[in-house]
Amino acid sequence: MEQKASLRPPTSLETTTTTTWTTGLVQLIGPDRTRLVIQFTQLDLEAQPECLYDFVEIRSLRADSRMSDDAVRWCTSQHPVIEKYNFVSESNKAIVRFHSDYSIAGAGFSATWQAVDISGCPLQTLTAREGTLMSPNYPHFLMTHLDCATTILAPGSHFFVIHFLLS
Ligand SMILES: [Ca+2]
Repeated sequence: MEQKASLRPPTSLETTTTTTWTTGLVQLIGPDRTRLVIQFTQLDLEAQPECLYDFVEIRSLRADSRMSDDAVRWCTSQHPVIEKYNFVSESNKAIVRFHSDYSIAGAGFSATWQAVDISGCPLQTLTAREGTLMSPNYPHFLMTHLDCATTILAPGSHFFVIHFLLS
């Protein structure tokens, strides 16, 4: 299951007046048993080595809605190939924080997010007579910090043949 959407800041970084962005925080919530994958498609924020002036920051929210310590912060100077970076949340919730200071602005950023189904983790049992088994988020990239086990139960007097399709 994947749910895609896009995330954009105000068109002008110096006038953050829309209701959504006044506080500079956006909370993303996916369905239960999903993780959020957030990818930047454009990032043009004031460059500064520690991203102190203008930045976008993403962190996970834990199941109890407390903030996780997995925050990452970007501005243009740190990640010139930002479109290749993927943020994977620890849960189905994440907070995106955007900040700009009083001077020097770029075009802003654009990002997409997907809620990736991890309902097969940590354990699932399959009883169908045939099927296909894939890792979560296949074939995009293997997600980190997952521990998944699958038990396949064959009907009595049957056994399974498993084929790995290598490409
Ligand atoms: Ca600035």
